[in-house]
Amino acid sequence: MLAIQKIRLDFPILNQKVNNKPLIYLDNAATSQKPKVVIDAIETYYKTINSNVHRGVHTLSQLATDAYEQTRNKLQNYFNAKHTHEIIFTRGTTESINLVASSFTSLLNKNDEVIISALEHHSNIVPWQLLCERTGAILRVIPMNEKGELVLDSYKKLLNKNTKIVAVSHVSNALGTINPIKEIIDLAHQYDAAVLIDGAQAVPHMQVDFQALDCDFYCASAHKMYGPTGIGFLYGKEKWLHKLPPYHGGGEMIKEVTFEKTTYADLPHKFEAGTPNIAAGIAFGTAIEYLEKIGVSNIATYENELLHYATQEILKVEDVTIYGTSENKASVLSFNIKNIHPFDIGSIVDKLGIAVRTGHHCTQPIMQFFKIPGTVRASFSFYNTKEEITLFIEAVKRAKRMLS
Ligand code: 7TS
Repeated sequence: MLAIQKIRLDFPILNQKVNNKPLIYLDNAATSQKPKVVIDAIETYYKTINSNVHRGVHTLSQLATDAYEQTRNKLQNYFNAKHTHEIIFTRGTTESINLVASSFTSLLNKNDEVIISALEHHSNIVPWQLLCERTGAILRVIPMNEKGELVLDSYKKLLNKNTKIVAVSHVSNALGTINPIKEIIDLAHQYDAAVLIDGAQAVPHMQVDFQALDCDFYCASAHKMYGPTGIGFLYGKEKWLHKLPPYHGGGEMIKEVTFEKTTYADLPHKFEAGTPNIAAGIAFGTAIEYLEKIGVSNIATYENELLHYATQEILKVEDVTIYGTSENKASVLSFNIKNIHPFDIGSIVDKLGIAVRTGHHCTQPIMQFFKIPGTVRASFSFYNTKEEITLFIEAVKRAKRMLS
């Protein structure tokens, strides 16, 4: 059992009023709030050891480098990567996917195939479209059913000897569906295709083991897992990171530069040009420690309770449609009320201090599938409570009365 009221004290932002009402923050899929230890880690870095990493002989630079590199070690351990140098720091999931899609240019030929899914965030669609435009490769899409689940039989038919990479999300940000990624990975490997998993919405909610999954790439952002914005990672199997050319050129990623030829640094630095977000990188490590302390399996159990309660209560509201009705879901509740625009509901509940996201959630193809302009999305974290959900449902009912 999690001591929720005690945990809430760790998050300074939760203890405030918004629009004169106690804040109820239900937009965790967009970004999670930060515990004080994470905020403090940023401040402490700037107050005590601020300096550039990987280059100075001076003491502060060494301390900053050690603290920054410790996060890489923590990520390796937390996600069970085989090697520390398989963890590449990026600005977040979007940059991680762009890195792989960009570097894959040299490996693809005309008529090779790239598979994504109907459930993807735009950041796991557009980089692959750009890759296909550059190379003449063909983009294929795994379809989904009415519940928002991927149709694996169709996926099996899409796979063939021309499939070079499969890129799918672990958890859908718009619908909450948890995809059967182990099966997706194993099927792709039968055709020697690489698999990239967009884990942005999975890592805050469940334990992920890279070696057990056997994925080739896995991407996530710190800011959705209680860490700062501006930092995330790409996990890549060593063999792939050796095979791919660098993404950005610049300082730090080189071994030797002459005007005739440049040789590249060893992993992971080959993919890390320029001065990184050092403070955020260090605080990301603090966020991982915090998550470990709370325990991700405790989080999953509690968030599941919240999701079930919210689902049961929203279904009592007349004319509600829930989008994303798979049995296997993370704590995302997407819905609409007949004849009411999601934006209008979002605006009214905001006046009552409740933060939800409305719109297409950067997943326009999902909205096209359901033939809707968008949804209201409430996404829950372990610091939310059933009382907050009750207040949210009351607020939705009030919005409905006002707008009907
Ligand atoms: N992939 C998924 C599945 C996501 O949910 C998001 C962000 C991204 C990639 C991009 O992550 P970034 O950190 O690089 O921006 N999703 C959302 C969301 O659902 N609401 O706001 C951002």
